[in-house]
Amino acid sequence: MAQLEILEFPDPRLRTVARPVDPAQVTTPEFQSLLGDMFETMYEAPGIGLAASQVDVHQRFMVIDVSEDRSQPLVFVNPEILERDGEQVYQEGCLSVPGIFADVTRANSIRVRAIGRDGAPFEMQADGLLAVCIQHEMDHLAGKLFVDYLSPLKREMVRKKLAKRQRQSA
Ligand code: GNR
Ligand code: NI
Repeated sequence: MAQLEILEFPDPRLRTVARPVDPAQVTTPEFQSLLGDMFETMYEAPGIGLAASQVDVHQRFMVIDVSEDRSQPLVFVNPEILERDGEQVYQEGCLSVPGIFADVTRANSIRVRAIGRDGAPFEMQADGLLAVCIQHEMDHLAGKLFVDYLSPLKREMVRKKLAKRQRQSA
């Protein structure tokens, strides 16, 4: 396994709209190995989710584990939200926007359909943090970041803060 490089805002590659995965690809050694690398990268970061877009792979899939003990890995290939209900506000962060946290309003509970790690389709109901994370990762696959929900002024402040930090660490 290998750790992958995570793209950071405002890298334009994060704006790429991901393309659907051919379902027959999921069980191939190449795809399974990429999933392993994504989990390793997510756990190491550490994060609760990672979309393929963040590691410059522009295909519709993501890995998630919101469990405390990092024991519940979930894979969503070609995810679709079938139903959404209610609203929740959560203070979000993103591995592609390090050190920035902001409140985002999203659906409180969702019903999702996707293809799993074994290549089989499944449906699940999610609420709370898992629902937040699924919606956050699906935004990445659409080229969208949580800072897009902020006012233009706040987003500009985030961009400057990250640019300054990147200069200082260079
Ligand atoms: O690790 C992560 N934590 C998090 C916290 C609140 C809302 C969303 C997230 S997802 C983030 C990992 C990440 O950037 N995934 O794209
Ligand atoms: Ni993110």
